Amino acid sequence: MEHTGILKAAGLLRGDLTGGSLGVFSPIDGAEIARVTPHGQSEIEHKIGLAKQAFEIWRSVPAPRRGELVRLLGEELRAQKQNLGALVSLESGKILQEGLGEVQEMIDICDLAVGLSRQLFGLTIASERPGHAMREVWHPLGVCGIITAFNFPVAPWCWNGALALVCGCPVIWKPSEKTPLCALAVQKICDRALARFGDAPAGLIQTVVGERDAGETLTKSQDVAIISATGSTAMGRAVGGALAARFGRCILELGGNNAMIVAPSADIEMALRGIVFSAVGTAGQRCTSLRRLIVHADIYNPLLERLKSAYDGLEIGDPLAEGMLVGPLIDADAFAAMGMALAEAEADGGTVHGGQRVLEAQYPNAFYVHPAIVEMTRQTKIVGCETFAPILYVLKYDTLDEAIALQNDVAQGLSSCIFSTDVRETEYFISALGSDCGIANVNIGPSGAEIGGAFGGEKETGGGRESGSDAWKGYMRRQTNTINYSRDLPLAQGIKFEI
Ligand code: UN1
Repeated sequence: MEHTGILKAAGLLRGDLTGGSLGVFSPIDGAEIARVTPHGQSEIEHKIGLAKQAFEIWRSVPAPRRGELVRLLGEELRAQKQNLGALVSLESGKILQEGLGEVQEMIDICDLAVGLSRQLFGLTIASERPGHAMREVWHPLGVCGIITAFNFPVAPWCWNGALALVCGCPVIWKPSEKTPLCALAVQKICDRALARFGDAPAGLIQTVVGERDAGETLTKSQDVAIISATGSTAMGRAVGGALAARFGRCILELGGNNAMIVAPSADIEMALRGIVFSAVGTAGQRCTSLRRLIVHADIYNPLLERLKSAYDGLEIGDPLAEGMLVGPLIDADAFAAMGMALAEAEADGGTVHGGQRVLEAQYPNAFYVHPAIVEMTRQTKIVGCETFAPILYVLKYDTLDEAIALQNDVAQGLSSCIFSTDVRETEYFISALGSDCGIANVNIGPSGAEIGGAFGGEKETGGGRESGSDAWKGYMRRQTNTINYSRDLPLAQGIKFEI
């Protein structure tokens, strides 16, 4: 489909796409596809005010009824899956299959949230006092700001938004300034769900378009109770600091530097598929992308040869075209960062295979690259950095402890995995002595997590958890109740205090 056809099918109108000061470019060919209007500070403050009023109402709507809104959102997303998936591909450059997968992730989390809306369970706790009961209940926390990155322009909004809505929190979304169109299209989908729902308060689901300052307005506002931010560690440090200063709550999902250990017993065919998907998928621009491959010395050479030939066969090009596996980098800055990282790795003694720009004649303003494999003898500083590009550093190991030490010896702690058929090794890897990451997989690559689990990681990844498991608690406040139904007033710990 023509690029203009994709914009139209996603429901974007002329007024959405023209007249603004913020240029939006498709990484597919570098062409400007829209000029959107950023929101000014006072508009954002107005939206925060609306959301605050919406909270007063929404928190008293029974949670299963709140779930009904998310059920309708899931229906609308199902109807728009193809169109929104194509827009994701056009605006972020990921291949269509991954664009569709991202929308599917939204649908999945909606389903999860609908079920949750009837299961926001608390606890009953045994009281030490006679005639007393203790409970723990969960109440809506307040307005939830959601800051997202270009590489996943729609799903992370939904991981947070769907949960926040059933938990009773209005949401305000600040998407990446590189992918505002996806957010505008999703807002329209939400507006349809809201219209079908009927009596949701105004300002329940809003979007603000803008650059860093738009995010800062949300972050600094005392009326925004929670900020969930996905993006770089530098961004998270700023957001986390601002939130800490005002005792706001944050959920941070930041950089990753994900590794795979390939043990001698590994199923090499499976490992190869796992490596290639997670290292070159989304052109290496996932927070869960495979960046470090730690291979046992006994299988290092044969695995590397197989890997190089798999890389040689990669289809690189227009991400909307059938059969493509690698789309473009997001922009010129990303390409420059990749070049600098490769140069530094080479200066550190690394051997680089691939990594060159391709299709330059056809797309002079877009940045397609051949994914790089870099053999390293040591884990140098650049290997410890998250470069958002398809660079796979390969390291050799002799003992599993050495491999795990290498895997853990970076600042980030998002995702990790081991390919091995030795149960002693795999269990050790996921034990307290193994991977220090939020995600540790066995015989699966580090990327492509399902929404049912809690998603996020430790150390510089920020410690936040989104999506499944009990991540919903991040959008609620916990209240402990002690109820005395006796005719006496005994004190805890047996304290005597007679008046
Ligand atoms: C991201 O890159 O910010 O596990 C998120 C995955 C996806 C999410 C990636 N479900 O790769």
